[in-house]
Amino acid sequence: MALSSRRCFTSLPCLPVRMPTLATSSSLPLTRRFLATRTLSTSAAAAGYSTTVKMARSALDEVTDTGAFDRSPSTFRSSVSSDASARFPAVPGRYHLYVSYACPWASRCLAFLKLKGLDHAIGVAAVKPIFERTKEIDDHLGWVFPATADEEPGAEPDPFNGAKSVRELYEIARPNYAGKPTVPVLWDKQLKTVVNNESSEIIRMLNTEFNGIAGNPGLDLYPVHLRAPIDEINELVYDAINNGVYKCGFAKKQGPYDEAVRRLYGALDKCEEILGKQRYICGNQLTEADIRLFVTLIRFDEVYAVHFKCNKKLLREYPNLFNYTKDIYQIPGISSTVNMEHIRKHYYGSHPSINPYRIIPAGPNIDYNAAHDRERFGL
Ligand SMILES: N[C@@H](CCC(=O)N[C@@H](CS)C(=O)NCC(=O)O)C(=O)O
Repeated sequence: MALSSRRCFTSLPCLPVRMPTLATSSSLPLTRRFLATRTLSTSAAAAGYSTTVKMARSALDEVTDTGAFDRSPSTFRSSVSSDASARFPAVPGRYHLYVSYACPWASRCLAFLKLKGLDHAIGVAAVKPIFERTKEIDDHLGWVFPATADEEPGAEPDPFNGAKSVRELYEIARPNYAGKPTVPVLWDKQLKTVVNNESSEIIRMLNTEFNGIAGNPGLDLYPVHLRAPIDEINELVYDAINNGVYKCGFAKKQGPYDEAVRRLYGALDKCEEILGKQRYICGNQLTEADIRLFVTLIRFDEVYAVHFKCNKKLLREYPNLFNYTKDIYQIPGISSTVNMEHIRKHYYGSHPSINPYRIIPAGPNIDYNAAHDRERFGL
């Protein structure tokens, strides 16, 4: 066994260790373990190595003993502010958005960057679509950067920190980070830290705090007069649709899957009905609720229907939702935030317990630039 030096992300002393076999998360007690501690094998313990190592988590670890997927909360929750004296003031060139084009949560931030005309002020770097080992010393699989700019079209090496993985970025910001290293990450280049990794908060900052430097400051996607209906629809859409498809896909027992499917299709039916009466989900004006719904719908037939077993009804069998998805996709700037190649590669390639052979299904290759009927609402 080769010796490897170990970076310390445990409270125990760091020693060079042989690569021990790590017990997988499925062999640990299945309570909700946000800071999972993976136990080194007994042979490692017998050999005198440290017996516990905190390891970064991934979404597949977030299943409770009921068999249901239970997403853990985001950990960095600071805000960029339009106030110049704030710790994180909204100035051009200071922040960077690390994303995966596969990720719906990151994609909603990309959509806001485009719509608000902030892409000149906040840079973007995208990771490779398929999870890889993030370190040699454990078996965590997560987002990694390509080594060169031409290794993976659409992805680029980390331009500022030379990080190999998103996990390394989190460890720069917080050396003992043992949570889930997720995208999006709003990164402060000056303080070398994660400002925020919760997309629902990042989009609010992009909407209001950067107006002094935005190309499109007049666009308000969370206007005061629509906040109550936006909040209400967001709650339904987040729980039953955005997160709902993950609950279907990651369920490990029939009951939680059945329940997630029931709620998913109840919510889709409701949205279909609403969109039969108006162009957008909260009326006749585009709001953040549309962007939040869109990022799941655009992935639905290509990925979720097959990979996450959301096949009770396809998006293209819902006339209003399907045309609405095309309508949003055709808003200038939005199509550039959708990289279907990365989306398909990621889901089918990154969850070995769901798709062990990583086969990418052939279809359906929908043309979201095709004509839609949403102008019938006259806007
Ligand atoms: N609540 C977070 C969720 C972000 C999230 O879960 N991102 C996924 C990608 S779609 C991720 O990075 N997962 C890493 C992993 O599962 O290891 C947000 O909305 O920003």
